[in-house]
Amino acid sequence: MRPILHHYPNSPFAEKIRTLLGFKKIPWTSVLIPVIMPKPDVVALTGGHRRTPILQQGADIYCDTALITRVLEDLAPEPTVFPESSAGLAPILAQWADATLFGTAIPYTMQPAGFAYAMAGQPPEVQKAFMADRMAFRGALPRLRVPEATEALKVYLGEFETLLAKGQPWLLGPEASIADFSVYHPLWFVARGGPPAAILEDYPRLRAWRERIAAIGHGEFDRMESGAAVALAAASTPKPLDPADFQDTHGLAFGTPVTIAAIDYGCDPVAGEFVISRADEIGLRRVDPRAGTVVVHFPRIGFEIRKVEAA
Ligand SMILES: N[C@@H](CCC(=O)N[C@@H](CS)C(=O)NCC(=O)O)C(=O)O
Repeated sequence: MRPILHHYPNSPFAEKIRTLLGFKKIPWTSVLIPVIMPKPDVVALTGGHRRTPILQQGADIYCDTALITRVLEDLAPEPTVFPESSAGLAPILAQWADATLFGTAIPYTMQPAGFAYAMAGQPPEVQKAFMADRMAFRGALPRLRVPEATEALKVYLGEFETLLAKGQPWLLGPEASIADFSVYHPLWFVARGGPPAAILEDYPRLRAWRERIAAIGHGEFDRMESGAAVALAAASTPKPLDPADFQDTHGLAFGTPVTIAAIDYGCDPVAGEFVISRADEIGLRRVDPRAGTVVVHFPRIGFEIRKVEAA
């Protein structure tokens, strides 16, 4: 069965996964979701997690692109995005890009000229609703101011240009790696951001690299409505779980009621029974009135597990 990506066109993290699907030539199903809350069909699947994108395989729901990348790597090991030549380094650079580069590119691009460009033609109430949604979404996460974001971005762009000046086609050498996809998506957002995109003009090697990645495309996909995806989850059974594969990292036994939540932003907790605890993945099983029994998977890094105390 094709994996289902729940996403919207302008999401950088969704672009990372769409491009990975194209790179790995995995046929997929596209479900378009709202850009702001409410997202009733997303929440039926995840139990509260609202970040974009999520990947669905039947009644298994995968949150966060770090984990989604691993799922796609299992589905199509070749071409790999974890090649030997950059093993160890690529995932760490990818994590830096997903956090720091993204956290620089977004406030830079959404400076007043970029925000006006992005919102052109939208009525004031839509603009206000978007700002209020993202303010609540960010919570206490500090946001770079435009001058700091601009200067930091120039430093980073210079470093990427230096890496590519070594003559290698990809950031970390002769083979593409997850680092390329994670550095790409924040720059993709800058590039389509209107006037602020001018910052990219002085970096010719980086431009050629961006064009190479853009040329990968999104592969072959069909479409589904989000309600049909919820019904599909309800009609499916989650993949079998192996309690022997469960590592006790928190003093919590298999099946303990817990919540799992992101620790940086978009921290809405998801409640269920703690059923996956591996080196790089955690997850819980929950029963949803519409989606039925689903298993919601998260990467280990960036999420916290809390025991639900009996009332
Ligand atoms: N670490 C997360 C970050 C995801 C993220 O920040 N996504 C943005 C969109 S690019 C988001 O959720 N924005 C709010 C929303 O879509 O509701 C991942 O890798 O998936």
